[in-house]
Amino acid sequence: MNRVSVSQKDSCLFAVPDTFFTLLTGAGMSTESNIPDFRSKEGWWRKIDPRTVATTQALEDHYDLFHEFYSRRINGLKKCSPHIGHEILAHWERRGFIQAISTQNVDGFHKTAGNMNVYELHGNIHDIRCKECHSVASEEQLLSKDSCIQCGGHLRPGVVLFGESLPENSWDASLFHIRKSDLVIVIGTSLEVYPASNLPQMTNGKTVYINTEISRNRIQFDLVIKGKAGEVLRKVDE
Ligand code: BV8
Repeated sequence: MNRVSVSQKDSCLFAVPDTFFTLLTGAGMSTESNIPDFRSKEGWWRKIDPRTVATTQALEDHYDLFHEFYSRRINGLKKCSPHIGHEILAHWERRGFIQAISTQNVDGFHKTAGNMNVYELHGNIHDIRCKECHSVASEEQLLSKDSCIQCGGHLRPGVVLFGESLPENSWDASLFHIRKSDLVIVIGTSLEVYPASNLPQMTNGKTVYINTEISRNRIQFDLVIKGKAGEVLRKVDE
């Protein structure tokens, strides 16, 4: 029988062998790598209206703004790398604790850090394709605002824009793992964005929420830990 030890009273999270974890991560997982999140004080959506850059309409109607926003994000990522928290999660997967990571992040850092079972619910910013014929293109082509060689269409990163469906395989796999996990650890997400926000409620296991801001959340967690992802994970890993 799998054993999970989660104690709200003592604010403890024990990593017990034979426990299956699934993680759900959000932009707060990567802020310690100097990548801004979306909705906190320094977040993107405090400076830019997401409707002008991160919707299907923006891609169709304001390609210049769309292109500028994603070029900034791609260039910004070049200076960043996974932090200790990402590395700890990779180590936990190698030790057989972590079954899967479902992430809303598009930076690919869980994979860079060494996690293999990663499901990217909102895609990956480095996967560049033509928005018309879906031919694969390079990041350099996007950054230099080239058009698609095959059909002349605009290039776009493989992120899920508002109004687009999530990749079916990532969604199905996330549901599968979350349903059969003993423990779901949710890190660095405001849980504002549907349908990823519904995932923590879909487990029969225990739930833990690690975040720097703890609002009165709609979702009840078995344990809430206020803190930075990297710092909390380092303590748990000690
Ligand atoms: C869909 C582009 C079906 C990618 C993003 C009205 C009501 C309800 C729902 C809707 C509605 N109107 C529309 C919808 C649906 C919509 C939605 O949910 N909107 C909300 C916002 C109202 N969802 C969709 O459209 C989704 N698709 O539903 O498909 C469909 C299809 C057609 C028609 C109808 C339905 C698609 C969602 C994809 C959204 N894409 N951006 C990109 O550029 O990256 S949104 C953006 O939010 C990012 O993608 C990001 O992944 C996502 C989630 O954000 P978080 O990761 O949670 O980040 P956030 O900043 O919010 O929070 C970070 C937290 O971490 C903070 O609390 C902070 O305090 C904390 N933190 C910071 N540092 C740390 C930390 N914690 C710990 N440690 C730290 N160091």
